[in-house]
Amino acid sequence: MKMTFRWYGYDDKNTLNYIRQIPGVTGVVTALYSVPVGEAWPEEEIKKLKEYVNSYGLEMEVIESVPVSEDIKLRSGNYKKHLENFKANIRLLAKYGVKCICYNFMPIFDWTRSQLDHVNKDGSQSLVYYEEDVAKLDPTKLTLPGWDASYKPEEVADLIKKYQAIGEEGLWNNLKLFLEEIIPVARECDVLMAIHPDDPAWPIFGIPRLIINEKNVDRFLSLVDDHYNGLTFCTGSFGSSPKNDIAKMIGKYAKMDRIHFAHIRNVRQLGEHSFEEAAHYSYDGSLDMVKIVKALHDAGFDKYIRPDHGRMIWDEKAKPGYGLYDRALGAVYINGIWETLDKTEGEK
Ligand SMILES: [Mn+2]
Repeated sequence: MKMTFRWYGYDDKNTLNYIRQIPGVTGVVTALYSVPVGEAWPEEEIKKLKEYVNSYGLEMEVIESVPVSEDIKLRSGNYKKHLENFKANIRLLAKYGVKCICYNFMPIFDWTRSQLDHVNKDGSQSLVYYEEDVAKLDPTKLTLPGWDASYKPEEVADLIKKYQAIGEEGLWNNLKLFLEEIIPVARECDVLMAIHPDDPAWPIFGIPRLIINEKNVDRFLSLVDDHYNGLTFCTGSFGSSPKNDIAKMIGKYAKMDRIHFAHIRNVRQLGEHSFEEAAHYSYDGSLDMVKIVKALHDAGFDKYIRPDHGRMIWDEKAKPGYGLYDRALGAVYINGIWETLDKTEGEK
């Protein structure tokens, strides 16, 4: 496997110089975050970004994300133009050495939390999702870091209505049509497409959400049954629900060679629909990280892993979930598990 680390570009205070000093990290996961959703990415910018990353001895083989516009997800408005742009982006990224593209098909709201600075017992801060607090939120006025903030409240209300009108089956159909367009391009360019699951793993605000459990992932993979149609297996997103058996799922899809990118983090489940993000360490949350990493290792996983959201520790001030320190601890912890598995297997 290749250990990577998310980097938000030139303005990220977690510089490439810091990232390359984390033991075992060989590449960054990044994107052109300034390009509006649906637009074509400028070639010059991709080239410049790649050269900058490479100048620090790091690889740029994974892009997270090329966003999918609401028009594509709803198959309305400018969706034809946006699809052409999406395909052009795959081609251009392939030209500059990108091997894997992460994207998601979450309607309107990307990852959702009720609080970004919950103080844990040890004084660290975490992102949390408490069902009773989310129920009080007005989705049309909600904004979280990393979301597309270009919509006005009335536009969000209108989008919610549109998703409710097409329903879950309508959304499945639009996802299938999207895959039928882009997977052949990905195959031709040898770029692995990796859908990120919906976070949290259940429908919110009365809008359908698809990539939430094993049954739905099976359905997703069969929509276009092609190696290039794969997953970003995010343990924290699937793991937000205690109904998902994470080690079983990750082992199953890794054996099928349909996991192209893994986000590895822990989460503390609080009943069915609430959770707190935890340190990566197994005993801090509900997931057995050794079992999860071992399932990947047993399957001979040779693609990309990154630590996912970290807590805010040691008085760090950073984008919620994306500080340097706790994610670096996560990377080193996962690498430690991996090295142990490598070496103990050799002894057998
Ligand atoms: Mn994730």
